[in-house]
Amino acid sequence: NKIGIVTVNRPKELNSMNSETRKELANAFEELDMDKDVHVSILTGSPGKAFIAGADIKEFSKMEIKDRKAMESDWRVTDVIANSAKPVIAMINGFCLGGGLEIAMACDLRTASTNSKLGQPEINIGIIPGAGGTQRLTRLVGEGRAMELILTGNMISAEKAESWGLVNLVTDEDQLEDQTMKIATQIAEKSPFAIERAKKSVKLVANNTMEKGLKIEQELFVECFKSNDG
Ligand code: CO8
Repeated sequence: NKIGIVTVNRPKELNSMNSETRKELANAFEELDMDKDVHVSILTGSPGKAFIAGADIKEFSKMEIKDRKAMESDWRVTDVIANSAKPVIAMINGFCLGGGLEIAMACDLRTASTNSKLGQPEINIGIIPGAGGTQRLTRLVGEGRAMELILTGNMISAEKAESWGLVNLVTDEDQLEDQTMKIATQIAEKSPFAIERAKKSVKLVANNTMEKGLKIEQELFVECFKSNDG
């Protein structure tokens, strides 16, 4: 049905991501990006308490991170998702913390069940968000709210996240998949050519100046206007 689903399946560790999981996720989204039959993807956590409870802290505490390049390559998955030609929806079904929220924010839309809790708890272990959290959260919710989450390490409810614009939709747990599929199906029916350009153009806001963004938007618009796709 043109929709790809990627599930993080480490329920015993609350779907936290070790380096192998991060690598597998990056590979999975690269494959989906190449797959002509897939127009939209959904990222979720295996059923239980968590969407993704961040990096695997047990592994993390033994890791040596030598420099920025090492971080960039370890967390490649966030770039792969953000730069994918196809939209990705994070279907948040429980704890969405640290690197889990950072991955969700690299996605294009976020849906969440009412039992979800979102936060950047890195400060509680003496580090800062390092997989895009300070940048993407600030762009999504504004500086004051980003500071609140990042400096206190507190978690917020799905409802609060929705009122902040951090998630697009909140629903009961038993409705989450249906509601998310509904959005995914709607997007999957559109012209992939235009969807790719729409995503690219919206992303320009975060990545460029207004002047440059308006010019690129016009170029992408003309490409869609001239194309017979959709
Ligand atoms: N990593 C590894 N194991 C975890 C993690 C995790 N992040 N979270 C939970 N678990 C494990 C627990 O150790 C526990 O295992 P066991 O049963 O063997 O003791 C099991 O999952 C269940 O957890 P709890 O018993 O703690 O469940 P609760 O319902 O009581 O609490 C919480 C749930 C609130 C989610 C709690 O588990 C918690 O606070 N977890 C840690 C969350 C966290 O701090 N995440 C952020 C990690 S840092 C990060 O993501 C930074 C990424 C960017 C850095 C880049 C690095 C290269």
